[in-house]
Amino acid sequence: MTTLFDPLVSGDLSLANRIAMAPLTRNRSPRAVPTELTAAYYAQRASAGLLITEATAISHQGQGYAHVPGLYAPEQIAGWRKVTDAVHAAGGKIVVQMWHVGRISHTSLQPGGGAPVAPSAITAKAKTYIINPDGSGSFVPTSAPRALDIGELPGIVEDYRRAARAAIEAGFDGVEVHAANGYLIDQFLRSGSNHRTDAYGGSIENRARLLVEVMEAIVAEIGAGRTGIRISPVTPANDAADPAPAPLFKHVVEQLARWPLAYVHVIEGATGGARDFQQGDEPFDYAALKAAYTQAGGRAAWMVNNGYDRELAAAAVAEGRADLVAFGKAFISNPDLVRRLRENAPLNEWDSTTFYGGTEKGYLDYPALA
Ligand code: 8OZ
Repeated sequence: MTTLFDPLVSGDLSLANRIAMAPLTRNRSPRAVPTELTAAYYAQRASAGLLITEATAISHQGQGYAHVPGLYAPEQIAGWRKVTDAVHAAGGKIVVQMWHVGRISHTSLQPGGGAPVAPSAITAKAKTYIINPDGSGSFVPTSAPRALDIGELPGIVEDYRRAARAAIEAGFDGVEVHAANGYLIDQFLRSGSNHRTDAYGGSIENRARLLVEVMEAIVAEIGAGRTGIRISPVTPANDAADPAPAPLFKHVVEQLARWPLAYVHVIEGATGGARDFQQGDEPFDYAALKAAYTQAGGRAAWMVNNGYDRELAAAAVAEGRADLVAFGKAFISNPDLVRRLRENAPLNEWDSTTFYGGTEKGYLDYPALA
């Protein structure tokens, strides 16, 4: 029987166990540059089979919150190099989550103070976090986006390609494409945010076109075995909406089956919320999604996430419903989560007031077992 503590070879990744640290936004990178604190934080958690970084902007246009990191400027790449060196020195593996927020942004965070970009000029019912001119922070409604011209899309694909190259330069073991939670790629996928009438809107095939082009470009640049992807078929996060997620995500995973990827990462239910959250008329069938992927020839490791505890995670791996399980908040408060799960030791509680922003408190000071 497979356990969470068995090693796994997944694409080009050789992982010590089946436990991943989920991507977690922490807003501790002023000017979008990861710091020594970032390096210490990830190194503390290096016993995870795989660390997935917090979402990291592939371009200035892809930035949507204050103090989130980027992967497009030399000083950002140098900052990430400190992180990957620290993680590797501690024996861990780390991939970077590649992020373009699309319409989940604010003019004050965009190049030249311009409008955020989106598949269509539809404002999300969502908030983002900005730093005011006086230095205080606040949650504000996202700005009205402008629709991307079809002629701009190759440039966005190119930004992903360049960021994937930068990820390798920064020493990452691979990348995870953020195609979840209502950000740019997900905005293209879903009919609630994509009203385009060109080759990138309308049919499911068209709405998935940007995702496929991004994956193609990254795979060509760094290899499929170092490329993973995260999807969230039913999440309502950031105003993501589609009445028919089942055929949409069936098509998505059939496309993903074209490459021998590192992994496919699926958020089950509402991100950070109810696992049985539903869009459309029927409960989403995650087993059917995995079967559709396998049926199409997909062989990459299947990573699941959202509200897993020790028991549920162990069962998912034992019963073959998943190869890897990603834990989020439990990894914030338990740097040695793998050991605690192995020993069935109690977990530290997390303090949600220190999730976003700040410095060491709630970042570096959660204790490991003696
Ligand atoms: C929480 C706060 C800000 C961003 C996501 C990148 O939901 C995020 C995020 C989460 O994927």
